[in-house]
Amino acid sequence: MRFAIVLLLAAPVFAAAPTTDIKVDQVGYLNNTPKVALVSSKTAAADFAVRTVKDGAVAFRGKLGAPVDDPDSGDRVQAADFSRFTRSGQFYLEVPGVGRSWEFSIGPAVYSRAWYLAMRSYYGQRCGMAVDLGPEFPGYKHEACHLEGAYHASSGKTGPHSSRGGWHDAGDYGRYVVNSGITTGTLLWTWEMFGPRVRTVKLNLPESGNGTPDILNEIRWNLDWMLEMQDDDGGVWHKQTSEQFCGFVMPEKDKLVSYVIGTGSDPFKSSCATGDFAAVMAIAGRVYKPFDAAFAAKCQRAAERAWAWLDQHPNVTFRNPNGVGTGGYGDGDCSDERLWAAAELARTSRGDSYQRYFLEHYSDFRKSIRAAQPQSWGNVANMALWTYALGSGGDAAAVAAIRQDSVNAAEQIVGRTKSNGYRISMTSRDYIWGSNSVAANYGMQLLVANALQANPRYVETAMENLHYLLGRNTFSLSFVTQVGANPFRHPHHRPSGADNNPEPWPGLLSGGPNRGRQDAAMRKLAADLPPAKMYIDEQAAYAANEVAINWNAPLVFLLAGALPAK
Ligand code: G3I
Ligand code: 9MR
Ligand code: ZN
Repeated sequence: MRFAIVLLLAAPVFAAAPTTDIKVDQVGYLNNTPKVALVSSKTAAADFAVRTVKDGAVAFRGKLGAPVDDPDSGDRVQAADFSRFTRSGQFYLEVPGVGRSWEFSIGPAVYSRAWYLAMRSYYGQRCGMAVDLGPEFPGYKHEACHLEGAYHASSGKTGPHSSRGGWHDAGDYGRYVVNSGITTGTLLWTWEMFGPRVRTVKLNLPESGNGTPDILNEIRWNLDWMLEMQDDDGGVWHKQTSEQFCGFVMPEKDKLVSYVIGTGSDPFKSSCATGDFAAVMAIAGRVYKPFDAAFAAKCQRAAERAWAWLDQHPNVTFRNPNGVGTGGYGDGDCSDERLWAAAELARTSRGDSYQRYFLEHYSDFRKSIRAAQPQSWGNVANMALWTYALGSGGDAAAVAAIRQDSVNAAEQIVGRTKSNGYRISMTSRDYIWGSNSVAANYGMQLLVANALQANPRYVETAMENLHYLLGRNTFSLSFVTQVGANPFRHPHHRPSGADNNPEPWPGLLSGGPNRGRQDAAMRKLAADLPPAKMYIDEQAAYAANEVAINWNAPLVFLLAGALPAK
């Protein structure tokens, strides 16, 4: 009896729990941009209201759009469009008969915290030094790790090798040059494209306050490791990892030797790694000049030596040698990596040979800028073409062609996104391993197109993909740890699994739905689920719920595009 009275008294005080049927960007929306939430419910619904968190007052009323079938999720969705509502504050959506949404904000700087966490997550991934996210995140720390490095037999050398620096790739503790390549390139591009917005953001790093912007301090930690992966002849080894994955332990508890691993036969280094390396070092050669000219020059020289090696060894591909079972990042064609190297070198130094190489080869890659399959670790041709155009490369006809290709692709993506039930740029085929990075990379593609030919629709469409990642999806789940009111919680991430903290490490993007179902946890899901539903928030599900540096990077880029312009 007494229990019932307490319940009755309590009922009006605590608002009903949010429903996954109403999908919002749990971070929020900018004031003067399209603002759409989605409703997918068995109950037919007609109206919605935007209410203020503070007192539940109705701030805006609207009608739901006509139901749209979304084959990728199997959901029938109705749009709640409150774009006309522009007031800053904290709100939630209420749909009579369906329920209420998670809370979200409207304001000019709603994405600042998410950007900070997503970018700072790289500090958490640092290898070779003690890391501590406290006092902001007390208990999120690890000791210096993987200090014992050695040349693996497959590298062509023997003996110890320095093992300092770099970022742990993902949920594992390996360090892979190919994946570092697109990651570091994308982060450096974030600086180049959105520098004024992020220059003064303090990431609370050990280096903070040294006069260099923190985003560049963080990126340098990985560049220093990459530099160590270059051999005397200019070639770059593919990866530095243990022979097999370790268990779910903190990094300092992983005592497996961190080997420099090569191809197993002469020339031992791989062309894809060397091409990516050359591209990234060329970017560093221009970006760090104002902050540390000596370091910039060192990067530039390293890029040139890598480039020269590629000339001798254009397509040495990598496969795990016998006895090695860590990530492969194997790619059968390194010509896109080489083109990227040429383009970045040309942008930095304007050397004739890079320019010539690019102009002789770029047309073979023009089809890469298209509305399907954006850039990824295995395909960096877009980066090559864009950097040439963004850097106002010497050949006007090439720049014009690249701009036109980018605009054509962006127009198609914008059109497709409009008719997609979840208003995202994804196609059914895009739900692969790391599909959330496909969404983020479409966003990046649209922001680059906007930089080449300004068009607010490109930016708006980029943001639609961001909304998906931050909760406006079939699960009503924010795919970024500790961001939004209903984030995923069980990443395949060794530190998150091995520490004693209740929540995972912050700012990490989940791989996302993957129709490939390449792990046992995923295979428990029904085989006929629609692709966007092929996801499970379980630690064991590495093919759907791992995190990775190359997935976070386009998220960082996209979020930077949503920060207040300066
Ligand atoms: O691109 C094809 C697509 O055309 C095809 O339709 C589809 C069908 O399954 O497959 C797609 O290829 C997939 C590819 O990822 C897409 O990038 C492969 O099946 C899939 O096996 C491959 O997965 C890679 C995975 O390693 C396994 O090798 C992921 O890209 C890659 O991100 C991931 O990287 C791992 C590292 O090896 C180790 N560290 C963790 C990291 C993240 O999981
Ligand atoms: O933890 C590993 C993850 O980082 C990789 O992406 C994944 C695919 O290569 O493999 C994971 O390791 C698993 C291994 O492949 C099979 N045994 C279980 C491991 C996860 O605990
Ligand atoms: Zn480490």
